Amino acid sequence: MTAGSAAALVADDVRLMAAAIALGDAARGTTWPNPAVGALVVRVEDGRPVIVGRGWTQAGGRPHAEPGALAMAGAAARGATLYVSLEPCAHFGKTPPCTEAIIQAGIARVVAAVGDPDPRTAGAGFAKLEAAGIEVVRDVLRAEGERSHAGHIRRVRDGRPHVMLKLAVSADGKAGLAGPHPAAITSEAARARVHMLRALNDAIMVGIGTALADDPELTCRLPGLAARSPVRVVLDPALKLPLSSRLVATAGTVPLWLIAGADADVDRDRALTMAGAEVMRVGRGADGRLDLAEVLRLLALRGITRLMVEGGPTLAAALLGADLVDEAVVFGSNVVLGDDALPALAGLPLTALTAAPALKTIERVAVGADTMTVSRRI
Ligand code: AOF
Ligand code: ZN
Repeated sequence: MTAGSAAALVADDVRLMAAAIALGDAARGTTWPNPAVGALVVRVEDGRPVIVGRGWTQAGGRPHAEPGALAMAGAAARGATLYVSLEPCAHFGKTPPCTEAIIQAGIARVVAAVGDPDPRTAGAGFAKLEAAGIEVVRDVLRAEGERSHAGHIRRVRDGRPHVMLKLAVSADGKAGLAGPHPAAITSEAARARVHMLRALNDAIMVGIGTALADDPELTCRLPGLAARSPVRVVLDPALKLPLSSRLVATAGTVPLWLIAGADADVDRDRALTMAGAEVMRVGRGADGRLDLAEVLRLLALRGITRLMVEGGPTLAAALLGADLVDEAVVFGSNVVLGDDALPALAGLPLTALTAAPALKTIERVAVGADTMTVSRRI
């Protein structure tokens, strides 16, 4: 092989892996408790790569991505390359392992972005493929793969979901007005972006203060994406969420989980449960608030890999203070709310987020009239 064609092969590997990751990413928010994996079966014809199979993890996490891509390719999978965003599984679950299906299909080469930290696979997937004589190329677009599977990796390694904190901040660093009147801080374009972020997370969480003040629905209301609404989670220590709230009214359609203290009233529990909510109980920390680490552990146990937190200032500050924020998405607006408004982070300056040593800004773009700044744990 000449140096030129080797370089072309590497460029193709990167390009095709980017496509496989994008395929998986489109299913984000729908596959929990499993990761959203993308897979492509590619043949080289007349010196050019041709995609003959595409697959992604299906809703609820099964079937996995690989069987779909292999089925679409059919006999064309023999001798082809499989691009997959995560190491193929090696364990017998409800279905035989993907490694088995890959070997049976006659795939000659597997290119993967990241290894699967799930102890049932963790290296065993690659080993099985290699033992069957398949060439394995690892770590192609590894950073992108780790980002794509951040929820799965965090849940398997640390027993908690990946936490994305979303904040809308006025020009004077405020998050809203006191009392039951949501202030319009950001533009329509930013609101649409927030709804897209909701669709790409497994669950969305707010504190009871925000639920009472804003009476939000916390669904994804983008045209055609209503089915992509995440599980709604409210931290409601004393079960104060009214039965007449929008959250409860929609509990029959989109799951509503209320996290209460062990001491919350049983009659409220029963009434909210009968209205369609699911009540879970956790202990309180030394400060009398719900123990956030325990809340996150509970959500991970229930299968949540990606959690978006939408407010309010008390919850945002508590998560930051406990170093539980993995990613922050801040929509900065040029609206001025004035001195009476609530600070964006209760008891903390905004720089606790914008200059947090654990977080690094990776993106700053205009969204409508606002600026969206994304930072991630380094
Ligand atoms: C793959 N391809 O598309 C996905 C994988 O409960 P099970 O049997 O479905 O297995 C879940 C595990 O499979 C999950 O923890 C993760 O390690 C892996 N996910 N693997 O080969 C896929 N979604
Ligand atoms: Zn699998």
